[in-house]
Amino acid sequence: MSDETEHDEGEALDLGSLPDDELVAQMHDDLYDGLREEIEDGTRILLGRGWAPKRVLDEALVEGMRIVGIDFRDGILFVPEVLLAANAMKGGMEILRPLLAETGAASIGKAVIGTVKGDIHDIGKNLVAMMWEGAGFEVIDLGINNPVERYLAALEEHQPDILGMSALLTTTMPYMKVVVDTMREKGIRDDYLVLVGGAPLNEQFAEAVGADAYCRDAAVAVETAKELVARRHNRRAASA
Ligand code: B1M
Repeated sequence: MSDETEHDEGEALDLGSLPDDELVAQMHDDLYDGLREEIEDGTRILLGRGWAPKRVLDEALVEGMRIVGIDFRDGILFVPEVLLAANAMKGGMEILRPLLAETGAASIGKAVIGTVKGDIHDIGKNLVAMMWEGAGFEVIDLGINNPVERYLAALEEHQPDILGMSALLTTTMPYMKVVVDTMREKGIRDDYLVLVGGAPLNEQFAEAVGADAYCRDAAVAVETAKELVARRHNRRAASA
């Protein structure tokens, strides 16, 4: 594959000719612009120069996605652009994923996420899942229309740090309480962080259903997940 790509006004940019720091900066721009092929090329070039997969992930992809996340939160980027950026990032991650598994690079945490029973909206949930992956979480995506049994089975199977639930309808959001109450009945509520999100929710609702936090958007979901998981790991380390 050629490293030559079309950039501003048709000017060809040879990614392979850039020194490492400029290539990484260019990859941040390309991620921002949702250029999947360029991200895949840049990823291969850095690996070819001997970069460890985890370094490529952190410095080129995650850092680029962090910038995207900030501009999304601040209303500078919108959903279509963020989906494109996430898709570009996925291109890079698909190259890195098997290599990271080989080198055993630790993820910063594990999350199960799904849209609740009766609800088939998944764009926001997918965005959160991608942004969590981009931030270094291992994500198990249960898809849409999840009954409580499917959430519980996934918790048991994957033992994540986080259970994430999404709902876009006022008629389906109360189902989150069914899930949390069932977790409580089974005595497993406090084994997981429960994060919830979706357009009709708010903080009061999250509190009322017994979740640990409400995430207004995908950027907040990343910040909240990182903070609560780090706190949880520190607490466990202190009590070990
Ligand atoms: Co539907 N729909 N829809 N819809 N739909 C809404 C939600 C609605 C507000 C439209 C409206 O009337 N104005 C309305 C709900 C009204 C209400 O409940 N009060 C509605 C309705 C009524 C319906 C149907 C009932 C319509 C019908 O059939 N009569 C039907 C229901 C189907 C069902 O689920 N059973 C339905 C169907 C559909 C489509 C299939 C056509 C399609 C979904 C396609 C898909 O998702 N694959 C659809 C769409 C696209 C929408 C709107 C237009 C857009 C939703 C969206 O994707 N937003 C929506 C109107 C609106 O919200 N403006 C609407 C973009 C997305 C990035 O944002 O999902 O909010 P959002 O996610 C954000 C945050 O909320 C947060 O982060 C995300 C990224 O920043 N977040 C989380 C979300 N989940 C999170 C989970 C977390 C953390 C954060 O976990 C930790």
